[in-house]
Amino acid sequence: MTPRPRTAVVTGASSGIGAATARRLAEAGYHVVLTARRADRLDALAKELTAEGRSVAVQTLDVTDRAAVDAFAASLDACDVLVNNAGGALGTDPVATADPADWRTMYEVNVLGVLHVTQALLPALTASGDGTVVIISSTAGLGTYEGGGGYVAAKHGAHVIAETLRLEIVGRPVRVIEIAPGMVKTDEFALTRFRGDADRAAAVYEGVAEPLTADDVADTVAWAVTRPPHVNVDLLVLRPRAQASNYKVHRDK
Ligand code: 8X3
Repeated sequence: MTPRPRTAVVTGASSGIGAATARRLAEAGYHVVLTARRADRLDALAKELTAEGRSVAVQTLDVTDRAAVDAFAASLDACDVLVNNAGGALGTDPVATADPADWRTMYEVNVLGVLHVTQALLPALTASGDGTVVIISSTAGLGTYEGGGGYVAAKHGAHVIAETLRLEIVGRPVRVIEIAPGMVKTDEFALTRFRGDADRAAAVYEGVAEPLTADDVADTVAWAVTRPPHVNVDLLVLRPRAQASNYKVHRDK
């Protein structure tokens, strides 16, 4: 009997780090289930990967919708790897004046989204006998910066989920891996944060020699996931060489 292909679920797989991670895991031989809200983008990526001979499936999914997440979990035959990637930032307003609605949105996706999908898939990950939960947090989950506000608070929440879950399920055959990227230049992260203001989004990376790419992060995810089952990469922090901390970034004039 040929062993079944190992299945990896990636949230937020329609662009950026999620899409790059889906690609890397598909290349590593996983059957990858691409999930995100935007079906057209998922379909385009799935078509590309299928043409390359990879094994993929597509599921439209909003991680903040618990009923949809549960239905998705029930539809899966198996799950060996879950990559919680869906997330994002809204605004850089100071705590004193930030809009609580933005904070709520960021908490919903970055914290409750991770909670929903992880809870729903934990039984399958345990049944796999060698399951892996990956949480893509951020360096914003490990330290703060002015204007980080709601995003920093939410990513600290994601970090705490990883730390707490690892304690709670020790002894089960499931690893909990947190990947915390610093400055990553993607098509959408900064643009979303600045609500479509392309100039402000571009200024984030201005003069920075080589911000991380989505694929740099995906590479670390694939590396961590493909370590032998007894090796748990608890927390991997990666930043571009030009970034020494959340607020110490070298910019060429
Ligand atoms: C993104 C890193 O520096 O914009 O997760 O908070 S930062």
